[in-house]
Amino acid sequence: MAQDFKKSTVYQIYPKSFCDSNGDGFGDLRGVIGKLDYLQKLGVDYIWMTPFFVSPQNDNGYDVEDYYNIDPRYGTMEDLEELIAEAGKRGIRLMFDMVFNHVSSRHEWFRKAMEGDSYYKDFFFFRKGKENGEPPTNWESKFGGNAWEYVEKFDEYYLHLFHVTQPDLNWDNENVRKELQKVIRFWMEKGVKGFRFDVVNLISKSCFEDDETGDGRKYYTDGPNVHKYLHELNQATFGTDAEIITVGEMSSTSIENCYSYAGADTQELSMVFSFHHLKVDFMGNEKWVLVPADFGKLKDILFTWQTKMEEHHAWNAVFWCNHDQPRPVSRFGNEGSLWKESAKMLGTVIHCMRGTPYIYQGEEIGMTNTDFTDISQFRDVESLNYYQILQDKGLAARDALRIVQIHSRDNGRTPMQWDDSKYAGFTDAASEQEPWIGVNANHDRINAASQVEDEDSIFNHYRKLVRMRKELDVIAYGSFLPLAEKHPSVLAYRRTYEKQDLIVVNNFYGKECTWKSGLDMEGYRCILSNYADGNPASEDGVWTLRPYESMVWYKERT
Ligand code: TEU
Repeated sequence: MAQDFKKSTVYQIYPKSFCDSNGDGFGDLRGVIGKLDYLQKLGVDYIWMTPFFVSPQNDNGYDVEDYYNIDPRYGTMEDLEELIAEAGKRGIRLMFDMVFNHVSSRHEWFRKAMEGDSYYKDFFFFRKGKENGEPPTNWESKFGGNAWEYVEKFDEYYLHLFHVTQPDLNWDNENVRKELQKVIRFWMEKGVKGFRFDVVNLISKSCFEDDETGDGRKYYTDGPNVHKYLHELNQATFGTDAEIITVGEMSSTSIENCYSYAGADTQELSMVFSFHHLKVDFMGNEKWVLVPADFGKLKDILFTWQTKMEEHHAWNAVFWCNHDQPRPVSRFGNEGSLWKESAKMLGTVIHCMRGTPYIYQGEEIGMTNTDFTDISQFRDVESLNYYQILQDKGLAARDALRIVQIHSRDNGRTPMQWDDSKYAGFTDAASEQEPWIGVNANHDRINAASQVEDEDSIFNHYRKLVRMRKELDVIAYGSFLPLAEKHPSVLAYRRTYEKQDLIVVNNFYGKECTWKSGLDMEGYRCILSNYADGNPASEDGVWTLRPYESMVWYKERT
């Protein structure tokens, strides 16, 4: 039977950092199998696995060399089949990550292209440089530097919107689209019930021109044929199986495009990740700066996407983080004495919204950003590139490091903290091999073992949120209405569905505040809170909210 994705919660696993079953310092598929009971306890419906296909790992698997085989570092096809079967026994389905905007430069298609095979050259974008010897356009790679790489023997450049070892695929070539369809069908036959499509709104390039005002993104983001290509992929593959859910990662997208990407009747994708709410601590599109998060902007973006997507019958994925983002408790909450309260508050904000919530490994136990103090501890290609770029721009090494510490994708990539042993239970404490990336020293305090049985833990708060979505139709299907839109520290909203009514009240800051809600709370009861004692509003609807206080109030109309 088709799973109702509106009632479902997805758990994202970054396998490299989740659990290392064989002591080589590198997480693997058997490690995931060993943790399925934990995930069942949390109650999640899907596991999104970031790529574990054969890859040189220049971008941790987002540089795929072979879509049909497992990288031996992660295990074997038998391990994967066992994972799918064991997850299935626990009511959990697998969602795979399809990186289709580009391949690894070691992929057979690119190797043949580089040998001069014209059939495969047309799988990519090879272009002549400008007459003055410059690359074809001034577009910038997302990881820094120009997006074109020169190939001497052709006297041509190829396009790579990401790393130089990630050449972009030419979706305008029908043979490329057919090859990618085959990949989906292969995994469908293995019983995979979900697909996440990496940066899939970048697949249709409009033209190759210099961008006089920006980095080129306007020429390849939400491009002219993107809806056509997604619809075609849907019809040729996953669209034939009502059980499959899909999510597209949309880079710098517009909401208007998302009405179609994730529309109820467009037959493109089930839902979208958009990132505007996670750029509120950027300066415009510039990530490598230190700017405090703009709460007014955050709220405005979240509310706009909630209400407009609903108006257009489209569906959001709702989330605070993933393997590319800092940890939410460090970014928007508090790592110190209000760690638990703020982590629970952040969970409630997202999980009671209209959309399918995603939990990123470790979020459910309140993991924090890294504690790295030296650049040599970082592993991410983007962080290392920008550490250099910032210094080339004149920043002192110390200041460049500070920016990297705040924004690095490695903040989300340190090993999952299972317990308080030497390597946090990620790798066996007795292992000779250290984990591939440093474990956060706070694993003595923040770890899963200490939270699973503790009723008051962040883990159990998330468990309740997952369950509430299943039990209350208003959370899954209800209409979304913003509240306290102009309040400087309250993030509140209402959900309504048939006879059910839900009011979600959050103090987003560590300071007590007052909110004159004007709400009539007659008949409501508090069904979830992050403080032990209740905190009803006064008779005229005035709330005094404690630091990071978060509550969910529910009423069933007669
Ligand atoms: O990320 C797409 C993407 O553009 C960003 O999240 C990017 O990492 C960030 O903007 C840089 O500041 C996806 C994957 O999630 C990421 O891990 C990959 O590196 C990237 O695509 C390339 O495949």
